[in-house]
Amino acid sequence: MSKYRIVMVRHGESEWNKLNLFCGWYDANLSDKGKNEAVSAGKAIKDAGYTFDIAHTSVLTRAQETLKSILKEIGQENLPVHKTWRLNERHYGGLTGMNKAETAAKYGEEQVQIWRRSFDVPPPPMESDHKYYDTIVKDARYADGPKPDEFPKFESLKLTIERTLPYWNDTIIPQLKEGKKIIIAAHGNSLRGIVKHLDEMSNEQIMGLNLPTGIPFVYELDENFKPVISMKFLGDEETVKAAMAAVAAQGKAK
Ligand code: DG2
Repeated sequence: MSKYRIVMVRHGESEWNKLNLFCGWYDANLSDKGKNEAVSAGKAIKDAGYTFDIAHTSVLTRAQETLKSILKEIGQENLPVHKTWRLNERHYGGLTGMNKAETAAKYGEEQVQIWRRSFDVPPPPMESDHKYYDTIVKDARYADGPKPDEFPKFESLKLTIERTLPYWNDTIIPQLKEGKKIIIAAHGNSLRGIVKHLDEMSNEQIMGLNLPTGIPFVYELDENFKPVISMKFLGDEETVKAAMAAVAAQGKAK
């Protein structure tokens, strides 16, 4: 029997999603399409009749802005919002800022697929002479963490899960237990990590999952936090399928 419900959403399309650039911890804004997707996400949640007690998001603008639009649509603009780097997108290391299709043309689609979707093969590190190194490392939003010795230079999905899951277990689960209704607005890969955990997907199974931008999905969990309903998208099935395929295709050489 379902005891808990949680709603999750990947942010709307960002300017860097639009340009097909590896983004990771770079703080890209939402594109116009992404802003519209965020409003539609809010409408879908409103139509489903969901309201919340607490929201969680990353420290990155694209996720926060998406959440803001959703909360506006559902008339909950004053909801308490917790922001944490633990829900950030995976750190794309040295690939940050590179075009995904051009990278596939240069290194091969197979290599790009490994970098994007393998469980434990990390991208190359972001060295200190990388164009975006200072922008990210010296950003004041990281003053409270991660600590200098845990500040990533790159992350595989495995490493992303290692910093996201403690937040799920130590912050989100206790709030669900208290009966709080929760929404999480985050990123393609930080959410893939949570989904992998909840659905106990194998390292191979998770490779096939591409989360679309701006379409909320719902989990209903039993008293042991095992899914009774998994990843139910608040959107029409064909649209969701096409959006997932479009994300997968971002790694193809043009
Ligand atoms: C994308 C995900 O992250 O990229 O970092 O480029 O969810 O913040 O737009 P998001 C990025 P892929 O792993 O799908 O290539």
